[in-house]
Amino acid sequence: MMKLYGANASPFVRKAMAVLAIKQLPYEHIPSMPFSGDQELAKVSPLSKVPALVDGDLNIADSKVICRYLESAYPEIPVYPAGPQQRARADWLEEYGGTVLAESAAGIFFQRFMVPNVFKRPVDEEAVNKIINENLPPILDYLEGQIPAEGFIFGDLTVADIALASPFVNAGYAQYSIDASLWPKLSALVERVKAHSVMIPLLKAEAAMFGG
Ligand SMILES: N[C@@H](CCC(=O)N[C@@H](CS)C(=O)NCC(=O)O)C(=O)O
Repeated sequence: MMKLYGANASPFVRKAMAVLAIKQLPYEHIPSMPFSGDQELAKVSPLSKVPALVDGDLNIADSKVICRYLESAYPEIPVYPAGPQQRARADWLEEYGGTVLAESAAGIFFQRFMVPNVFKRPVDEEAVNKIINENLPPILDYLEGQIPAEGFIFGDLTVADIALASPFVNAGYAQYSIDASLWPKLSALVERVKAHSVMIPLLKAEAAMFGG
């Protein structure tokens, strides 16, 4: 059986778990905490980042690589849109969600949850305010123009929707939510992703960690 390594509250692990769930693929979850010196994680993830996947003889890390492998190895239920242009657009939104967006939206979670609880340092609220007031608004402006008023970006739920919503799940654990009066489409998309039948059990399992 496949093994997925990672802490399920990571935006990247959540994305990989959602893809496994959409594709109805059985797997064993091996809880692995980044930043903890976990030697088992280091064996399967050279950068000690989560997620990592082992499928038979294959061992890969990085959520994008994992999701794309799952799509090509188990194509029956797709998680990317068909057609080269739609697929390229989905890849771009996934990339954007996992880089600039994750650094800022999940960065709020990093500051307010990881810094005091894992690194045992005081929260830098100045850094949080900079993310919320300076870094995030242009990112949200851009995404607002990429998202339909209804439904998911490509019709059915795809990796692109999950990659854009997932950092905001973390931000939500850190008392941040998108201002729906300024970014109504993005705010509604995040709520639709969270309410999808595949996401509900994943979010329920991780919310326990945050008193949910
Ligand atoms: N590009 C990677 C990013 C993974 C990542 O940064 N994961 C974080 C947790 S959310 C991590 O493991 N950080 C540990 C570290 O940077 O040492 C992916 O898509 O999987």
